[in-house]
Amino acid sequence: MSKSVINRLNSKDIAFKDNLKSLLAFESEQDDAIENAVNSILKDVKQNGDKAVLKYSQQFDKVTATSMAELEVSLAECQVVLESLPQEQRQALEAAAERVRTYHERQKTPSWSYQESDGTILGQKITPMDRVGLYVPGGKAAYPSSVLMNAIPAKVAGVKEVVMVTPTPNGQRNPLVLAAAAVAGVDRIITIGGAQAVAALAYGTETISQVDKIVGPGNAFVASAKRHVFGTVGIDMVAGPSEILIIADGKTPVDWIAMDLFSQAEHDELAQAILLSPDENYLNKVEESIIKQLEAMPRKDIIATSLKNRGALIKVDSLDEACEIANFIAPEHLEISTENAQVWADKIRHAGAIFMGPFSSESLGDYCAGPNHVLPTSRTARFSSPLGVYDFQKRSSLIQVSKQGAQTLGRIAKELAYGEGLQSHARSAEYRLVSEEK
Ligand code: HSO
Ligand code: ZN
Repeated sequence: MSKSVINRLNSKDIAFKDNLKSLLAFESEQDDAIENAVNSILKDVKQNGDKAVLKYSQQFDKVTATSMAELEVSLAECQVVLESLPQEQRQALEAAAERVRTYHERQKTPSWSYQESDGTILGQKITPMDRVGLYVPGGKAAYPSSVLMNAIPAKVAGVKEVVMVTPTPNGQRNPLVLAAAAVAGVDRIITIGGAQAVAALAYGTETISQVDKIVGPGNAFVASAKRHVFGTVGIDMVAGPSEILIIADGKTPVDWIAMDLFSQAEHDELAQAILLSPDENYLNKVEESIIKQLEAMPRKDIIATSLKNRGALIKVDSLDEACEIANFIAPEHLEISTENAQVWADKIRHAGAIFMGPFSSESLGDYCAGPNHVLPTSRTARFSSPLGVYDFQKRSSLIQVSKQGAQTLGRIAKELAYGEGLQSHARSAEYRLVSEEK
């Protein structure tokens, strides 16, 4: 038997659940060597600030700069880069940014308050974070689209300063990343990366002010550094490999579906692409299309490894069962490539983003549909949501108790306070009771 390009499963098999679970299992290794290295970089930057940042940038990124000022890219420079892009590219970047902005504007939540009959006012005040750090990886995973997806919601939320850090190995700058920073309204760009950049943002240095939250993807060093500084600053999430799950009724052209699977598989060898269909013959045709189309893909080695290790074509009993399995998998991206996709979407409870109908390819969502492409991975869609404006806002509770309100609340509070053995709490409430007024 020839070795197949992608795993084949059938929901009727007794071992199906176990096979599916092992396919989904993904261990984000906690490498001790990385942890130790990150720990000492964080400490060094905390103690020695810019000097340490500069030292690691010279060591790891081979930059020749001898001062932090040389590592800064001005907004004017980014604007020049933007203006020098091929016209189509610039227009695409601006159109994508505009769509992402329009979508995220809708996420803005207002402060609110209400008054009780005794005059007491209660409410919730929404405030943006003051300063946010955005990590943008260098090298092959430097995605300008991710600059838009992270920076735009922060600016829409009202964050005053978005500081972007991005490594430039050997001093090489990525023009599209700089252009995207200009389009997204990033306020400051510093070409540093790795754990030292995360440390600089988290603790602050002589030239970099401490931020309140750090967002954006990065390699194992960056992920580890983000985990370590969590608590000193907020972080978004430590994302796992990309995932796509497709439910197909067999009516979408097989080449489209095969390419949609590729589109996530090409991100990295650990990415996961799965197709569910009740039509066995259709699954066979998709497999043929995979074989046929793979050869021509520049990233065919990455795609092939991803499909072989973590990809699957799964024969299900029905579209109903497909939805149940989808809820179990809780994928980052779900494409429902069927007629009346809305009907099936209504049954989905766990997915980062739901793409409905044969024309809604996930790639459109990655770049320009409008919703965010930073989504919960590794089944975390069961309890978390896409990155959005609300990730850059915080809530403060508002309490303004009237004299009359203090009577009602005071009686409740003192009772509970005595029950907890907290005298001062009780007395503090009692002082405000009119009958107890001294
Ligand atoms: N699909 C990725 C985002 C991305 N795709 C960036 C292309 N560029 C998130 O899972
Ligand atoms: Zn993608």
